Amino acid sequence: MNPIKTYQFKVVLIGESDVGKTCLVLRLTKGIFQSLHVTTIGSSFYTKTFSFEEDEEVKMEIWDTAGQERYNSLTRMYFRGAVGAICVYDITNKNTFVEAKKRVEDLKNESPDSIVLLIGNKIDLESQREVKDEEAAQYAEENGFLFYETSAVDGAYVEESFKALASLFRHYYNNPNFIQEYTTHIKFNEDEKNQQKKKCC
Ligand SMILES: Nc1nc2c(ncn2[C@@H]2O[C@H](COP(=O)(O)OP(=O)(O)O)[C@@H](O)[C@H]2O)c(=O)[nH]1
Ligand SMILES: [Mg+2]
Repeated sequence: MNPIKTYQFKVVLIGESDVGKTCLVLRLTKGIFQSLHVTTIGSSFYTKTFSFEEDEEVKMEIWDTAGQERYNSLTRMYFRGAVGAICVYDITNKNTFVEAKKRVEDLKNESPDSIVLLIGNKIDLESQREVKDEEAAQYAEENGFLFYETSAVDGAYVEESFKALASLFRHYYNNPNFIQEYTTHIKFNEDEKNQQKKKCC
């Protein structure tokens, strides 16, 4: 059997309070929906390991805020060494999407190479939806972010979204220019689609 190659990286959770960041990370790492959780002082992190093929694994260290987002005081310590961010908003609250975009743009200004996963959470509350999935998907595509909609309550797409981020990290690790190429690639795909359209009709 081949030795296992392990990649390890740190990501931070960002987004307004109450969008479900802690519930998502608890769902991912413990497989449960736990609505009430004790807010610890400082930040806490969780780890989750994903396997790829037979001989590779990605160990993700996920840092969760401890309510400091209310005071907009996430420290440099929180972001130090992070390769990427998971930016969460609540699909039933438009304002959290507006704020998510601001936070992610601040992050990109500060560290342009960050990998970003945008998550619209609470899709179990479809009837109260305020943010259209197409709108968020388009925003993510234009900026080269991964995008998923999830529910921490029933677990929908939670594992998939974090695994997609882990997979992206593997590529990034093996090719530091990856993010730039990845973003260009999305745009390139758009051109390609247009070319295809021209060719076919
Ligand atoms: N319906 C629904 N409620 C959720 C979901 N995720 C979290 N919540 C609720 O949203 C509130 C805030 O969740 P929490 O994880 O503490 O948010 P945080 O402040 O971003 O960490 C809690 O009352 C949770 O029960 C979800 O996917 N669906
Ligand atoms: Mg929290």
